[in-house]
Amino acid sequence: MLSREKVVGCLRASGLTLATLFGVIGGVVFGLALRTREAVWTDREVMYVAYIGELFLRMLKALILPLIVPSLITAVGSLDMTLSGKVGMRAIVYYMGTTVSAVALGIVLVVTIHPGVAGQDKGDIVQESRNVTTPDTLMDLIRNMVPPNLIQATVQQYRTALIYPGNFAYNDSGQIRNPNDTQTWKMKGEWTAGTNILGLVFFAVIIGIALAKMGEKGKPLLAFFSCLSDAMMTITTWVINLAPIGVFFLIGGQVLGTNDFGTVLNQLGWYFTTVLVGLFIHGFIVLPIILSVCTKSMPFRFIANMTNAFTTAFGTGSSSATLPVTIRLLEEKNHVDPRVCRFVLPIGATINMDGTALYEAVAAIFIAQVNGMDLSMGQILAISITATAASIGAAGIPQAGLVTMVMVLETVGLPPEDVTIILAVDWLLDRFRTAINVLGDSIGAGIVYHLSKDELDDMEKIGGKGEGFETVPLTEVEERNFK
Ligand code: 7O9
Repeated sequence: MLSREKVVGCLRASGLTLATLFGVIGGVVFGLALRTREAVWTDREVMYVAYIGELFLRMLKALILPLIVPSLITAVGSLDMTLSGKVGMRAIVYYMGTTVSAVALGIVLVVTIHPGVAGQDKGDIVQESRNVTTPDTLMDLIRNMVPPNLIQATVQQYRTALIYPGNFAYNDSGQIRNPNDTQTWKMKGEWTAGTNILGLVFFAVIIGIALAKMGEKGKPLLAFFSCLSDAMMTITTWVINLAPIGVFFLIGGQVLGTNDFGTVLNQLGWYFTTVLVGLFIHGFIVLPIILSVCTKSMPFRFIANMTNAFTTAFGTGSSSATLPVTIRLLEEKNHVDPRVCRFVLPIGATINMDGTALYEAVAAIFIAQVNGMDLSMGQILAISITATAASIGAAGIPQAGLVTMVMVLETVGLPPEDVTIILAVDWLLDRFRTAINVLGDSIGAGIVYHLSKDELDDMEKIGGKGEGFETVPLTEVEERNFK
C-alpha cells in the first residue's frame, strides 16, 4: 500500500533531485517561452538571462582545483603503495575497457544507421581551424604531464604552434618549408591560458606516493590536505543546493541563445540521433550491466542516487565542474569509501570520457560519409584508436574541443574544416555526452570500490592507516535532501 506519509516522505527525501530535474525541464520551457516573445535575442539579453546560471557554474569551477589536488594527495597517501597500485590498475582497466567498447558501439551504429548522405549541405558556419599535427598534439599531451613550474601549471598549458610559411614553399637553410605540408613548417612552443590539469593530477599522485612512503613523518601534511579537501566538500554541499536554480538559468540561456533549432535538426537529425542512441545504449545498458556483473547487485539504486550529478552535468556541460557533486553523491548516497572515490574520480574525470570517445568516432565517420568517402577497415581502426586517444588526452590538450576532432579527421585524410558541419548541434550533444562521462566515472568508482573492499578493510584492521579522511557528517536538513 502506498500510504500518504510514504509518498510525502519520499518526495521530501528526494526534494533536491526532483527540484533539479524540474530545473532542467523548466529551463527548456522557460527558454522556449521567451523565444516566442521576440524573434531575435541579442547576446546581451541572453547573457542577462544566463547570468544566475553563470554564477552557479563559477562556484562549481572554483571548487575543482582546491578539491581535486588535496583529495588525490590524501587518497593516495592514505593507502599503502601496493593497495594504491591495485586500485589504480583496476580503474585503468575499467577506463580502457569502457572507452574501447563505447568507440566500438559508436562505429557499429554509425556504419549501420549511415546518417551521412554524400553531398549533404555542409552548412555555412565559418570557423578558423588551427593547424596542428597529430604527433605534436600527442607529444604536447605528454609534455603537459610534466609541467616545469607548478604554479604556472595552475594557469597555463603548453602547446606547439606551427608557423605558416607563406603562400610559397621556400628554402630555410636547407629545409624546404612547404605550405601544403604542416610537417615541414617551423615550430615554436607557446603557453596558452587554461589550467594544466593533467600536470597537476600527475603531480598530486606523486606527492601522495611520497607521503605514503614517508610514513609517520608524512602525517601532518596528509592531515592538512585531508582537512582542505573536506572543507571543499562542505562548500560543495552548499553549492549543490543552488543546482535547481543554476541549471534552470544555464539551460534557459542556452535555449534562448540558439538560433534555428528546426533547420539544424533537419540537416543533422540522423547524426544527432545516432550519437544519442549510442550514448543511451552505452549509459543505460552496457555500463549498468558491467556494474551489476562486477558487484553482483542491481544497478538501479546506484544510478538513481547519482541523478543530481547527471542533471548538473547536463546543465553545465562539464564533467570537471560536476566533479564536486559526483564525489559528494558517491560518498554520501552510494557509500563509496573516500579513499577510493577521491583517488579514482579526479583521474576518471581527466582521462575517462566514454561519451566523448563515442561521439568523436561517430562524428569522424559521419563526416567521411558526407564527403562520400568509403572507409577501409584499416581506416576505421585508425579512427577508433585516435578517438580513444582524443578522449583520454582531451584535458591535456589546449583548446581540446576542436583540436581533438581535427586530429581524428586528419588520421584518415579528411579536411579539418569539415568539423564545422557538426558544430551546430555540438553544444547539445556535449551536454548528453558529459552526462554519460559522469555516469561512466561514477560506475567506475563503484566497481573499483567493490573490488577493493576487502583489502581496504584489511588495511584498517592491520595498521589503522585508513585514517586521513573525516567525511563531513551531514546536517539534518542535508540528510533529508540527500536520502
Ligand atoms: C565533459 F577533474 C579535474 F579537475 F581533474 C579536471 C579538470 C579539468 C578534469 C578535466 C578537466 C578538463 O579540462 N577537461 C576537459 C575536457 C578539457 C577539454 C575538453 C574536455 C572534453 O569535455 C567533454 C566533451 O567535450 O566531450 C565534456 N564536455 O565531459 O566535460
